[in-house]
Amino acid sequence: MEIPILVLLSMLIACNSWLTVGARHQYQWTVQYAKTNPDGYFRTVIGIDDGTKWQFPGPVVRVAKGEWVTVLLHNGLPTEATSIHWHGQHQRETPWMDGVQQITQYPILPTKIFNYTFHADISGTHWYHSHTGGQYTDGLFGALIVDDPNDPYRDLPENIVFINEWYHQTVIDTFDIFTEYQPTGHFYNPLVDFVSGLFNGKGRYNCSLLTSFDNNTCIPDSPYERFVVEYNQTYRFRFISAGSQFTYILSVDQHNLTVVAIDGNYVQPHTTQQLVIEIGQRYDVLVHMNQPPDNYWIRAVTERTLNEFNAILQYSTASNNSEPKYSWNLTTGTILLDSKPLIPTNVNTFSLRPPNFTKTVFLNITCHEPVIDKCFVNEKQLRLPSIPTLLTMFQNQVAPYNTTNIFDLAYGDNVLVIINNFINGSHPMHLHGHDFYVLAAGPTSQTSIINFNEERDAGSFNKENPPRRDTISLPRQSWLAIGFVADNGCCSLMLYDISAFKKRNNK
Ligand SMILES: [Cu+2]
Repeated sequence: MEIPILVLLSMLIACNSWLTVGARHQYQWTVQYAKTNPDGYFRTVIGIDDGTKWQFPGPVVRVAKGEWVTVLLHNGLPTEATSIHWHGQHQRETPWMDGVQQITQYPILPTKIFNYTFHADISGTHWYHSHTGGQYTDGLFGALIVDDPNDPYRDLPENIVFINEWYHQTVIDTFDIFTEYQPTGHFYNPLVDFVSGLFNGKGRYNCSLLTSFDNNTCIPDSPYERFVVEYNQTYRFRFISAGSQFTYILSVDQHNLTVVAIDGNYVQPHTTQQLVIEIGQRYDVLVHMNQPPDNYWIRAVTERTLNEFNAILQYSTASNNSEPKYSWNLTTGTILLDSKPLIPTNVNTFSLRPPNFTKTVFLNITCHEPVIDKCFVNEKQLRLPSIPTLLTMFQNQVAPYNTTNIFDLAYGDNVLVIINNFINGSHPMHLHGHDFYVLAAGPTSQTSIINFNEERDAGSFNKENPPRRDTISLPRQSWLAIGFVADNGCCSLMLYDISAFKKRNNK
């Protein structure tokens, strides 16, 4: 049976029977604005009230693998629609619960309630976030942890660590400024300057940098997020990047990071001192507290612009008022740049050796440069349909070919996706509904574009034990080869997931 597979900035679609046992967790949330000061500066933030209090980041959803999750989501934003995507869950039985506005559902309008019910069948560190425009940049996201009964690290104490950059205006105002035509006929640079960064919704902005035109209150010396630990204990840190434009380099002063899982998939322990995390990615990292009991900086540094923001690792006997006194030379030491050196373990339930790929899909990504006001996949710009794609498919039993980039795949196809990036910048790529094998990535060049060449590059694929994940960085002016089995009955959607670009492309 040929099943239409959509590519939408690129959508790959494939339906399936299911049988489920397990508990059901029900949550009742209201999405709401609050005026608050995550980094010291007061602004309107979007968070979630779970009936006990308003929270940013949103409440943690934590369930066991195989359990059902129900979230009754009430949109309490007076003037904005919303939707929530459950990043990391494949929605095999419930594609209409994937949360992508205009693709898998209509937006949830102000005052309306949407019942998200899905099966948490993918274990590990995941997250949920608004999938309406760039709305998550204003705070609408939270952690989704699915516990695996076979998790080798389940007995370790742990911390969830969200990292994201933070702006002093709402996402609409932040990114819109840069898409307006200037009187000269040129655009401003669409990449917005770094303002500050947050760990679990806490950061510190230097209020003295504010201009005299800025009337909003800014309280100096905003408290850092602190992770209090016991000496000689090993902790698991579940790092999640909820970034909007930046890739981060993570480190903990004087401590090694041992990566044990990526996007919910176990890998053989890999020890490094710094680690690069792309927007949407998750790294489960073990940290052994073997240093003199004290306070230590946890650092996130933006990859291109080297803006740093911090949290504090505090041994329980150290002062919770003082700041770390150590420094850490980020130019030396080991760094894990991407998932390439990581090897999946047998604890995973997938086949470590990828199948032979029977179908190839090419995606060529281009933008208007240097201004980058518009971007294209296979020369098509994303146009969100007025009727959600999934609804059209179910009603007409045919893919809406008049929307953006649709590929037909048969159920069970082994699909090789070659992505050529003609842009002078890297981008996160995220596949909905599946994990993919990371087969190879091309070299990057300072001067010219290196696109995929089968004769030259096919030999470089890791066909033995490639890492598997759901979000990856597409290198600048280069290519990426990923592969997946189209075994999700219904749909998948590949996005390149930068808030700024979503905003722009949704226009
Ligand atoms: Cu996702």
